[in-house]
Amino acid sequence: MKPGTKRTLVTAALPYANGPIHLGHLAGAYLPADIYCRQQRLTGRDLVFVCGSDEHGVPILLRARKEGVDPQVIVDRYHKMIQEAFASFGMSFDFYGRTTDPLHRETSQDFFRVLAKKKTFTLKTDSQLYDPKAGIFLADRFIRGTCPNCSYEEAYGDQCEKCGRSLSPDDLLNPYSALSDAAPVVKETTHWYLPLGHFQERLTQWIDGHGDWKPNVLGQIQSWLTDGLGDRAVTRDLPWGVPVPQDVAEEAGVDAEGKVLYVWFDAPIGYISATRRWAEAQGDPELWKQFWCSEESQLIHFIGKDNIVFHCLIFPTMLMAHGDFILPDNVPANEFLNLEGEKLSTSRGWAVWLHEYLEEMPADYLRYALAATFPETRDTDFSWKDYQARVNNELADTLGNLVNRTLTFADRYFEGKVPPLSHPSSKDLGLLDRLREIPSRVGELLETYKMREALAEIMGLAREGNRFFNEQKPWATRKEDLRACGNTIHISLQLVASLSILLDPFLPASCASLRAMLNLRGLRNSALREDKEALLFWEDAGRPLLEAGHSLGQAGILFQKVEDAYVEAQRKKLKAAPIQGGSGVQVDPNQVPEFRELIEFEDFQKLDLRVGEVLEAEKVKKSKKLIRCLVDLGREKRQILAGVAESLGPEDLIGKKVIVVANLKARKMLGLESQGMILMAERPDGSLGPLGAEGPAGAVVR
Ligand code: B3M
Ligand code: ZN
Repeated sequence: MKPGTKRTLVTAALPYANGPIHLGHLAGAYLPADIYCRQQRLTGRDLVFVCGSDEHGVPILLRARKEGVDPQVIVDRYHKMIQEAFASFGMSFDFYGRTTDPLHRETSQDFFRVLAKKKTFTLKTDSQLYDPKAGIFLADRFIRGTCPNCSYEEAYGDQCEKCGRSLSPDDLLNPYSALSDAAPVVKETTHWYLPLGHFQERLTQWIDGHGDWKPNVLGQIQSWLTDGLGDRAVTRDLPWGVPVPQDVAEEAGVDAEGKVLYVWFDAPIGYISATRRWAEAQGDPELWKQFWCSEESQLIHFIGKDNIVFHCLIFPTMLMAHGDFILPDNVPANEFLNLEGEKLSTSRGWAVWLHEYLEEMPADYLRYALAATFPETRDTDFSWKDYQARVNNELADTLGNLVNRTLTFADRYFEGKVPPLSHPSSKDLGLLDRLREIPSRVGELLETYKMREALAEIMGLAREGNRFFNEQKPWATRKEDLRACGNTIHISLQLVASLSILLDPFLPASCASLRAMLNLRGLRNSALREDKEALLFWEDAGRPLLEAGHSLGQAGILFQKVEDAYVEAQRKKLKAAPIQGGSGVQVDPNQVPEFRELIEFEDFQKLDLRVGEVLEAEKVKKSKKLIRCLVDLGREKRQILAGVAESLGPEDLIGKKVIVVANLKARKMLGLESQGMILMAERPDGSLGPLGAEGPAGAVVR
């Protein structure tokens, strides 16, 4: 906490509104931010938490063109989907905005105008490739052509995907626009640049004053600073985005037509516009300034590591140049979360989507499993087996069991009331002592973004509770020493009550149920900025909260075990993702099968490999292995039987582009003819996934 401050503004990176939220997003930025905010609110801190959809940028435009719709249609679709999934996941945003909001446009344009007035920008004119048909300047990625190295005809302007050579658009032979097929022409264009170099010294000084930032964040910043900061274009020629303000363009003698702010210029301003919208909703439109324009406020950005340079150097430069705003006090970026040992890849379908997960399982189970493996200092791995073990062993067997045995005991033998504590033993007192120090210790860990450690500390307390219960044997003392038995239950209940506060930032829904079981009322609402009714706060978790004689509520089961079948189904779903080169698979060399004997080139040439598109797929009745596919090979459609049903379902194949051996003699299986073979890649565990292919059906693979 920045000393002398009374308020906190927390932001979480604005997700692009062109796809759903997945586990990587959650572990990188959103869940840590939510845990932080909930705990801070519990302490009584005045905090506002904003986020929103990032609705500009080239990928959204391209996606819209591909679907033949207006970009607004795309962002409306995903904005809604993301906002709903976040809400069901328990994200406690005070405001979730969007960058197509007119107020955002105004805020960004004002920001840009101030920088232009202060002569912060440099104006530069140079030649870029332009698509005359689509009326758009082309980023390198959208120019395609023939690779000078390997003659691949669909190389990108920045790289050939076939031979891996990195290219610049000039290198391509027969360049064409990926948007319209038109040949690009060279055209002059003028843009506004942010000269980061002018701010290098101020930035360095400012960063030097933040030695407490996470080492992974400081490391990245340092390498940018060492390389030296250059000019960054903050405008683009695009038909989608916040328009460059007319007056600024006129002043500069530039035609504003078709020019917009670069998405990374307007997106972080989205934090400001969302706070403005929030203030409006509070009926006090100026309230946002208390969070953005006051030294009594601290600003914290939660992001993933790929956004570090924007939040630690570029946006701060913009804020410095503007002058009215505070700079971030911390940017606790996380590293990446891998999935089942492989890098997440949304294009490949190697991802777990939040909205799909929430259809089947409670948010809290995922919140717990993710928080226990947050990639705080290095990349970590999420696996469904680990998820299952965390839920079953830690939530159900440790926490759930402590709650259940304590409450049922009180219910059965103490009439559902808290028994008194009388003449406590040193063991009893020891546990109460231990409780006293927990809130500040865990609070400090959370404030310094060590969320995994904080969670481990709290779960350690639950484990101690179980040990205490086992050692005190209330089931035996009930017959021999009722007073001691009552003390054990009294202390265990206090422990459980404390846990219902300490775990609230992590497991908000389960802790609310737990408090209902305890009939414990008055805890400050961790999801709201204000809670005038609140009687209990974070620090209260350190003291006994339930008075002797207090009537408990109805005990119930807090956590269900996750079945093997669920885990298997999730793994199978993932494995349906096509396997592609360079996907970041970590291979154990010992597990890779040996190569077969050499063949002649002529032998290879005998194979006729083609790109095929799976039109239909269905399981073959009475067969465990076979799936019957109808595959489009351009010239004709073929029935092909694939022996993959143990790894894949028909739905995993339909619509996929695959590689087919097109000249394999037809074979009969279970009375059905198979007219070819679909190539699959085998994973170390023996399961199969289709090899992803690109290109039109029938294209020759060689
Ligand atoms: N939309 C990039 C991302 O989701 C970007 C973040 C903007 S934060 C101002 O990784
Ligand atoms: Zn090439």
